This record gives sequence, structure tokens and C-alpha cells, in this order.
Amino acid sequence: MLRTFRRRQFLQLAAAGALTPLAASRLLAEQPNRIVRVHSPQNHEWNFHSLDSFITPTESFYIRNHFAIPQIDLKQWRLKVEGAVEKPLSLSMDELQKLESKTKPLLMECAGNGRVFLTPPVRGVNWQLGAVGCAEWTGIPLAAILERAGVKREAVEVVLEGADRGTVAEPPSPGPIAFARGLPLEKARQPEVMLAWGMNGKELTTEHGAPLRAVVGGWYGMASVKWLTRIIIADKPFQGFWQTLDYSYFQRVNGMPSLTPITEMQVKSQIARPALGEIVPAGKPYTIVGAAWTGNDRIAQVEISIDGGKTWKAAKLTGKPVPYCWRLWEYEWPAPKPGKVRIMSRATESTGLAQPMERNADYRTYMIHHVLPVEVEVR
Ligand SMILES: Nc1nc2c(c(=O)[nH]1)N[C@H]1C(S)=C(S)[C@@H](COP(=O)(O)O)O[C@H]1N2
Ligand SMILES: [Mo]
Repeated sequence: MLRTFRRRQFLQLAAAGALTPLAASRLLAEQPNRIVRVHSPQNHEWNFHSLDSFITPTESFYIRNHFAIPQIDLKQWRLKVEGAVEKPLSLSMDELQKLESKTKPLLMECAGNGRVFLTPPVRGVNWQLGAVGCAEWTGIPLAAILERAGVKREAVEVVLEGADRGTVAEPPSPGPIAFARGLPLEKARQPEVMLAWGMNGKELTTEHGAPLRAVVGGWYGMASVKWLTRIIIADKPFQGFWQTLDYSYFQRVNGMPSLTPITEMQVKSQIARPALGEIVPAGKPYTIVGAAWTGNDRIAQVEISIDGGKTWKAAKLTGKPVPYCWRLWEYEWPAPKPGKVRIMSRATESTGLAQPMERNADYRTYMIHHVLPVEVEVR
């Protein structure tokens, strides 16, 4: 699937004898493939159109920062665990790395991914399709730390606090605050919730949260707190900034909209190729490719429409299902006919829940998972 412009450039260099094919592929793997959405604080998205592997290279993995990246001296750094625990902890990286480590792939998607497609336009970082990625994380289950500290009976919530802090202008925060997010104890104990120091077989990089970050499988990215310094076990649900004023949506309770923290990822598929506005050659088979994912379930099918949603045909799911990850898919478009075409993809979970065709306004500016048509021209 050597299709993207970037790959072509490298292959041309290799073909011209400027690089050996091996050197070209190594250089390519190290090239960041990201688009700047906000320069400072750093918010970069991945070029989703270049999707060609299950694991997203670290250099291309999107970066979502609310504040400047904090300065951390690893010698001074400790992970503190406090609150409703029998034994408060203060652990160095050496102590953490002596515990039994695990490596697993987990998908992460920002709750605002796809925001640029909302009409009318809304406030917030204008992500296109690339605030999502799947990486292999190395670390320990959060459950192991909770067990070591001895969670008291009154505990209900686990609050994760990062070392980065600042003042939020809109809605205004009460002065400088640290980035923090809470998880119900039940979720915090699940094996897909990790504290990671490694990403894709290497040390976690600074922009992705070194020395230690949470990765909360199945949930939107805001829960995966980076530059983790403190874990507080609380006896009440956390009501912090990023789960009330921010990263919350309206859930209907007795028919009334009630603000609720955003948690699980919603069933979704994205088309990587063709891209919006692309010119597709007429009469030649074209492989439409993309990815599909969901929070707590499995992708059962992905369907494609090339007539603006009138008829749907099954795409082929490639690879194997991996828990809390995406499933890549492809669809062979046999003979594109000249004209303007609206391509759509629609994913369904094994529970039967499918991607909705319309945007749900209760989601405010988050959880953008409705079917998004990709208009192309065949000629
Ligand atoms: N400390 C801290 N953790 C954070 C954030 C942050 O700004 N500060 N952003 C969150 C959000 S909204 C997302 S989507 C993910 C993004 O992780 P990444 O930058 O490694 O892709 O980190 C989360 N963890
Ligand atoms: Mo996010």
C-alpha cells in the first residue's frame, strides 16, 4: 500500500540511487508526519490519509497538549499515591520498573477528533481525522499500584494528576490548575488501564508524557493523563475542570439533558483514502481504505456506500480483532464511473449499534462519530 505522496518521494530518492531502499525505509519511519493545529501549546495531528499499518509510528502519533510541556527531573520525580489508601506510596521510576511489566496495543482518540467537520464551526482545536492512533504501550496496570497501596472501602474514584499546569481562559479556570482527570474505581481496575513508560518499543517521549503516563483503553484520550505525578484515591466522584466544564456532554436523564463526563469512545469509522476532493481515475479498480473502532466492544462490520448512502456493501476487515484497538478495513471499488461521488463508511459494533448518520447535538463539541461523506471526483 505504498500510496502516499511522502512514500513516493522516498521511493523516488531510492530509485535515483540517492538512498538505498533500506536507508529510505529507515528515514521514512523516522519522519514526523504531522500537521500543526496549534503551535503553542503544541497540538499536532497525524496525517490520517497515510494510514498503512496497525501501529501508528511514535513520530507521527498526534499530540494534544492543554499547557506547555512541563520540565521534569527524573531524579526528583516520584509517583505519589494518596487519599483513601492503607499505605500512601511515593515511587521512583526504578521502583516502578521493578514491578511486573506488560506490553499491549491500545487505541487513543481525542474526544474532539473530527471537530473541523461540525457545522456551524465550533470553538476548540480544529482536528481533522488525525487525532487518533494506535500504539503499543509498555508499563504496568494501574490495578497493580492500587493493590499495592491498599484501596479503602469508601473509595469510588481514582484521580490522575499531571505535572503540567496553567490558567484556562475559556471557560475561565480558578487560576492556574494542573491537568487532571478521574476514573471510577471500577474502570481504574480493568487490565486495559495502564501506566506506561514505553511506547512502540522505545522509551516514552516527552511530548507523549514521559516519564510516565496513563493510557485508558476504550476511553477518549482526555483520561490518558500524561506526565503523571499524583494519583489520588477519592471517596467521591471527581468534579474537576476537565470532566465538568470541559470534556462533558449532555446525557438524557428522564428526558432532560444532564451534564456527564465523557468516557467511552463511540463506534466510528474513518476513510483514509481517497481523501476529500481527491481525483480518482475512472474505470480502474480503486481500493478504499480506512479504520474502525469503538470503546468497549468489537467492530462487527464496516459498510461502504458510493452512492451517497442509498446502497451499502460490506468492506473487508483486515488483520485480526485486537481488544481496545482499531480494525483496519478495505473495499475494492471495481470500476469508478466519471462524475462527483459521495463515499461513506459506516461501522457497526457486535452489539448491533451502528454509527449514526446524523450529528447528535447533545455531544456538544465532542464525540464526533457520525457518518462523514467524502466527496471525490472520478475522471
Ligand atoms: N497532563 C496532561 N495529560 C493529557 C493532556 C494534557 O494536556 N496534559 N491531554 C489529554 C488529551 S485531551 C489527549 S487526547 C491525550 C493525547 O495524548 P498524546 O498527546 O500522547 O496523543 O492526552 C491526554 N492527557
Ligand atoms: Mo483529547
